[in-house]
Amino acid sequence: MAFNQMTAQEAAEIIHNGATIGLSGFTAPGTPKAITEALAAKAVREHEAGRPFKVNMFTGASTSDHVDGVLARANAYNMRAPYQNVPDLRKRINAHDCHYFDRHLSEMAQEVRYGTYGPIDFAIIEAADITPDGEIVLGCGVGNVPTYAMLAKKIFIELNAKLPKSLLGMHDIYMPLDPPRRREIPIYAANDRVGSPVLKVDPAKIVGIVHTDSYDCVKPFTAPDEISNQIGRNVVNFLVGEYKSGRLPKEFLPLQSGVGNVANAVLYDLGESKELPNFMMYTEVIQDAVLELLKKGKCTFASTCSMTFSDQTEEKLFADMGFFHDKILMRPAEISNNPEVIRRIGVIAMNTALEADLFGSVNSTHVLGTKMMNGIGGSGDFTRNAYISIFSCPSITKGGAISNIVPMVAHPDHSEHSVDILVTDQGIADLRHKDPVERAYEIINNCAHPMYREMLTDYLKRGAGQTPHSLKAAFEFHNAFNETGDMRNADLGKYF
Ligand code: 0RQ
Repeated sequence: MAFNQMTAQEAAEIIHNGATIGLSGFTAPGTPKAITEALAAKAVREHEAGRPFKVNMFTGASTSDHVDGVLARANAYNMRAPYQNVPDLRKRINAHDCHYFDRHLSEMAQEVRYGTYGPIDFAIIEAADITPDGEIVLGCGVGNVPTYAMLAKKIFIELNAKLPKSLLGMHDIYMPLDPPRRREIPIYAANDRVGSPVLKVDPAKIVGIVHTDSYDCVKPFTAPDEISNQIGRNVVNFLVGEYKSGRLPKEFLPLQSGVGNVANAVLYDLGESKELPNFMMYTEVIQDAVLELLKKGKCTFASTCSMTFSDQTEEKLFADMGFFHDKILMRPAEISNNPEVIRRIGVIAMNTALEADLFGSVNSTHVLGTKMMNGIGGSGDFTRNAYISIFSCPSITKGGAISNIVPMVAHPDHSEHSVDILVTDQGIADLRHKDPVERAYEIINNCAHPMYREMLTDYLKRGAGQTPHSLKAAFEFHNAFNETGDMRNADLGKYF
């Protein structure tokens, strides 16, 4: 079948006010780049003409400025799910200009299939290649595109000339049956392949192909600061200790790592460690550090949903596809983040907290309990099901005006029942098999910044119950920051 070639503007003209759109990709890679820009321009024109124009946008995870940036600035979102990280969109969400549904990434696709989100009007899919019968070689991220493509009434393809056709074979497209017919997902090791190398879509639904020519626009990493490096060293020391004590199997376990500079620093340190064996990754994103680890042989295989590489690293990958081709497999989010698989193969999960409390509960999403930062992303999928679940964050933020260890988290994303290890620049708190008071002292002594240790101990001693809280004083740290700009002004005495 010969497909209609069109411009991004022509494609955007077909998309109507109120449409629900599903995008390919996960983080910036694999995410469309042109039609969403044209759609934002259309929204601006419509608004100037006094007509309403907003769409519902479903993705795999965060996107890029080509999607969430332009569409947020154009105020073109009615609803957005399941994860984002673009400052302009964050502003819209916190100003109630956009309904944002923050959801575990592994659950989005199946819930769309269950019908709770309503019908999908359009899917926009970035491709490296497409055959006349609708077999698509995807780009550098998958996300929820198998489900969006299956359900969409119409499909647009963005054929990106920057993507080599040799990406064929680096994807593993598998969609589980829905309950009550679902069977086990037959992944028994991180490098097991279970699906198809191409995404098959109904060619009759493809309304047009738009040509693009752009890298994925992931910003290069800044060199990690001393705090990130210290956190990285602490995580590696913990893993070395576990390994040497025999609590981890001799062949080690697959790793998951979140996004950001700390995660990148941890992986560089793991690569340097002579005491840890080579390892595989079963994760949702791989960042620049992983390409180096694969090249060195320290990481032998990476199962992921996306290759979230900076443009420079993406170039290195494309120039050396022969080497990397059989060492990376990109899967849909419901497989890369699948609780059944994570539990079966014993993933070690490493994620980042905004704040953690004395008993080990973690807030990953809401600044001071109310303002959405990014979203829970895949951190819940991995944390709840991991062999060991590690969270890290600096002990203090904003020069000490914020303690990242607080009496009670102001928004709970991961409860004390799921978090095993907490790491800050100060040290490591091992929360396993400890009662709440033991956990609290472990955290105060090993993770809290010295300038906050006395206040946290004071809170603990004044609290009541097996988990010694005072519901009156629990948020005094947050109140002090909101009222005076510094948690060190917290006055616990006034509640007792
Ligand atoms: O504010 O930007 O004004 O300086 O929050 O803080 O330390 O730069 O955090 O970039 O490592 O992200 C949890 C958000 C951490 C991220 C989170 C302020 C701080 C700064 C950002 P400024 P940092 P990072 C894989 C898994 C959930 C999703 C997830 C995240 C800003 O890791 O989104 O894990 N995780 N996904 O100053 C108030 C505190 C604060 C605070 C920091 N306690 N109170 N403000 N800040 N701590 C990926 C996917 O799922 C795709």
